[in-house]
Amino acid sequence: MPIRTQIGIVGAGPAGLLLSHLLARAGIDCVIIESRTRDEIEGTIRAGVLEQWTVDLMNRMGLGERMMREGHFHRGITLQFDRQRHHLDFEDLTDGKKVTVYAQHEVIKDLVAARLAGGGQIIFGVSDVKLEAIETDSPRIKFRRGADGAQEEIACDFIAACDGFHGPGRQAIPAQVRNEFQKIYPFGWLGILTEAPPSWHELIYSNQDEGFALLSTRSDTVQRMYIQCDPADKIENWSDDRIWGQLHKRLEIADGWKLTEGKIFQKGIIGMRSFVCEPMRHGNLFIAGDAGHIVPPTGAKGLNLAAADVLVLSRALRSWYRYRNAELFDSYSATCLDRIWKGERFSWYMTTMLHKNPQETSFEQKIHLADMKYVVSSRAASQALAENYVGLPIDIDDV
Ligand code: RFL
Ligand code: PHB
Repeated sequence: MPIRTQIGIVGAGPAGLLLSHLLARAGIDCVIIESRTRDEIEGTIRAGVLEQWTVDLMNRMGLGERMMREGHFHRGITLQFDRQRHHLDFEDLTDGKKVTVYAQHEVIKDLVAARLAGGGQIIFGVSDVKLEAIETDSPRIKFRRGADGAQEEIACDFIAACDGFHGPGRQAIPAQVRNEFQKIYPFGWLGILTEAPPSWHELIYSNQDEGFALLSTRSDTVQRMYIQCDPADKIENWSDDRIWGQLHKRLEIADGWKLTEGKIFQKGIIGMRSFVCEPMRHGNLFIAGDAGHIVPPTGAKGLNLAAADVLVLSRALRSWYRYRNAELFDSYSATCLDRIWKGERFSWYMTTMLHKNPQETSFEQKIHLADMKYVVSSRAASQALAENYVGLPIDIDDV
């Protein structure tokens, strides 16, 4: 007997979990399947920064209690170059919006716990996932529990593929109707978690000496930091001493400020790409979040774009089940892509301005320096950066 539900969701990342909550609020039934275990999804270190509307949405849905208690709320960010720091005051530049630092895996923990407590169904540790009959009114998801359970089936009205960049969702859209746009950057990020108190009161984005460094935070005792590196480099080549050496150089300033070191308990290297797949719907399959688009993390946009996609999708599904109105299905892709391309532009802009690109000429590097100087000296330019960073306008009043 197949499992019968209205929406079959593939992937329990921020997109899939948030969608399940939005659907539950609209009285729509769904089942999530996830290839990893609950412990794995709750332990994966990724994003840190939430846009103001994402925070407001979580609170509106009654999911923000721990975030409001344990998150860090900053007035703005600090940009650094030439051994000088420049504070961009987002609260002032955007009429009161803040930067919220609350780790993605904490968001995941909160969303999973609330979903399960509300009677939602999440099947963890599935394998061999196949999306079938997506062009019909009765699409199906085939999967196995664990690595070698018997094949099972979810029979649903619609499939939401929230299965990240490497999942099968996007590939289920026939290649001849899929347009993919991609840029791979010739640098990556080496990220660490360290047991240390915060060294600065807000995030520092620095472009100095060998290139980019980011000072971020997780709690009063754990800090998150990144440095630009060769994306093909191996983490074994980076001793703790070498990492601290680079962080000191790229974050030091003229006035004797000192970065506080601590025990490094997690480190890894990630590549950086910009990617968009158009369209994001085929038949009764909808793709959302990283399944449809990737941004380099410099603009802190990925999770927030994933949240925006599923907000749009939940509205379309609500309109269908309430009024049998399919109009929002037809506009799903275009509505999402409008915001996504603005997020892509901003992430590309921040990434290009703040990294030393070994493939660029000295002319282009001088242009990036001029760009940073312009951003910190012009209210118009800093306001443009601020309004993108805290999140472009989006309406959540109907949630
Ligand atoms: P996810 O989080 O990749 O979740 C997809 C889920 O689908 C599962 N899956 C499958 N399940 C069932 N069957 C299959 N066949 C499956 N294949 C895959 C996966 O196991 C996974 O659980 O995608 P989603 O939900 O779209 O969320 C996207 C965000 O995770 C991502 O955009 C952000 O992490 C990006 N990002 C940041 N975003 C922000 O908004 N603010 C930030 O500050 C920020 N910082 C970052 C980041 C990403 C980073 N990394 C590691 C790429 C910093 C970093 C370093
Ligand atoms: C993080 O804290 O992990 C973080 C913060 C800002 C970014 C990316 C990642 O732009």
